[in-house]
Amino acid sequence: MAEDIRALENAAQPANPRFTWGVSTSSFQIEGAARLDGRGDSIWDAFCRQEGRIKNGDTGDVACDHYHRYSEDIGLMRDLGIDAYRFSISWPRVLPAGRGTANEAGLAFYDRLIDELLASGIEPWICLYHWDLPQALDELGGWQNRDIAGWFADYAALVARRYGGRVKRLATFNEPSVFTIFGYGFGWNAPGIADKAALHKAIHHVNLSHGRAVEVLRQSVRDASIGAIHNRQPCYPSGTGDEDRQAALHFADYWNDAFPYPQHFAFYPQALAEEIEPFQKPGDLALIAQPLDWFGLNHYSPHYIKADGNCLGATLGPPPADVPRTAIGWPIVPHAFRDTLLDINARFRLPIYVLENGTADDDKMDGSGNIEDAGRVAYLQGYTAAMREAISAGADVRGYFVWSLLDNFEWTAGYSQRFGLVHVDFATQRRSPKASARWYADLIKQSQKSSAAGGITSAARAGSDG
Ligand code: IFM
Repeated sequence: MAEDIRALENAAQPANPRFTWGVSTSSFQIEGAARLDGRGDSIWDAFCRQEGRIKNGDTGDVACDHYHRYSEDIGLMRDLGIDAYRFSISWPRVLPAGRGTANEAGLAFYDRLIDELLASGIEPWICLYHWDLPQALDELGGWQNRDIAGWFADYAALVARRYGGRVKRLATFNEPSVFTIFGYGFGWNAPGIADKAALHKAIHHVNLSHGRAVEVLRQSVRDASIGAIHNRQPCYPSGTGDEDRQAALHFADYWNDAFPYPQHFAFYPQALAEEIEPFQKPGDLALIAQPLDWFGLNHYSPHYIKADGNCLGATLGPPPADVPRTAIGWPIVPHAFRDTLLDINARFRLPIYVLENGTADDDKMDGSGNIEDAGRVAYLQGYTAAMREAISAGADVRGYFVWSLLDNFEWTAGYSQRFGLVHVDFATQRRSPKASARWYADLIKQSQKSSAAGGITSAARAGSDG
């Protein structure tokens, strides 16, 4: 622990005067209250109803019941001592049909949440889209329908009008490569489509929607600090043959570059350009490439890619046997995180916020109610040390958010994978902070102490990069 702290202190540098510590969550994964107060269905509600899609037939109907227990959850955040909390707005809670009439009761929930966060000294960060597309829009083609750029811009305008006076940190999309590739290319996630053209349409329309939303947010929120949240991770070949090597290169073009490249540089990587072209109109790329204030990174591990017969000719494969793995089999390779941060720094030249990092662990509660999640603590130690190395080597990293505050609905894995710093007993909704929560709280406290002496500070409530 002491070494971790010293390492982070030593990473401080004048170019990086403020540091934000936080946690991230998403609406569908924690809120529950799925049919309450006028909320509409999302594609994940519909997907959960399809037999065999979600482990154990789990649903997001109740999840962590955060809709009712948000005050208790903010109390847990205060105990951690975090500076910022990143959550997503449920589009179908505030616009049940995705467009048209807004739902006052849904909007009022986020008012309560934001007000209590601010009163607790925790900066709210809003993400507009974390995968829960209104089902009504999916029935109109969802991300495959070009009109969605207008629907998304209108939704962004609603959020800006309602919360923009209080919330300045705004992200458009969380992990667009995951929800498009898994949802439209491979059919693993909602809405369960496996089709090459659907994937390319979805990619382009998400990018267009991003551009339209950034325009709206910039115009309507004074002092807005805007970004998008991407997962970037090295894609290594799973095997030693040429097929896997080619597959890894091709997969990386989609996974890492299909969104950041048009959004920052106004072009698609060569591997996609021709496929996307039929869905593009003149002026699209200029509209997509709006100036941004920061680069949001979600990173857990590198990918090991093998050749496959799917629409990308590539899929996730096993890592080599000597690569250490988490309890759920994800590779633990902190130096890939350091290299990714340095690569983003060099390519995109923006302040970087790590908006998700963490792990599921094999959490067991002992007879006294303690959860000694040593695997998670070791993972977080390794990854924050790698971040420190990247900062020391010049990466302009301004913040780090753990995924996640609470154990929650982990998409197709249902409740079988626990990512929280805080354990949730889903039968009783009882919250129990794990050893990792204490570790994170100590890390933040030490970092705050060292800030007076010029270490990484966590004093920022509104960053200077917006
Ligand atoms: O739970 C997810 C989150 O919704 C998006 N990023 C990865 C997390 C862990 O799988």
